[in-house]
Amino acid sequence: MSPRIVVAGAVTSVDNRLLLAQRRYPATVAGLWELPGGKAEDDEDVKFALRRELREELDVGVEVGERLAETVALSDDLTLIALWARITDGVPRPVEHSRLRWVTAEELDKMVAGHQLVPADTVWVPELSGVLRRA
Ligand code: 523
Repeated sequence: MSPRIVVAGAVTSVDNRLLLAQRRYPATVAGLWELPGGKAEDDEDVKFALRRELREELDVGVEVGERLAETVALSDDLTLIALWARITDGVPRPVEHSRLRWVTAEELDKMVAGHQLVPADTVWVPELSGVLRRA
């Protein structure tokens, strides 16, 4: 069987900030920050899956763009990808996370240095901070 896909949203604002969400569970990553998202259903288009997950988790509508370059093998049966996204309706609120934050490139780099991101998501940091810095 092919691995299941986990989709994560690199949600950016017009003022070049990135939306991070603080996980509540499991204990190994509780308190750490991630790009919000979740598992795609079998045969679900990844853009559709991300729109569904961000509606469930943040209560917003998003327009989904391109994939980020890196793919992460979380395990034999779970593969994590990220897609750029913009909010098109609503103001995000933490339905399933404990908190949300809009961070600048500088703040993102500090959080990475302080090991505040979930480990898998750190692969995207060079691409994320490059795009956030490109005003
Ligand atoms: N990650 C991850 N980074 C990241 C996300 C959205 C997910 O490393 N930005 C990992 C965490 C879990 C797996 O991907 O190992 C599934 O993510 P999760 O738990 O957010 O997905 P759900 O909510 O669809 O999964 P269930 O709670 O199991 O239904």
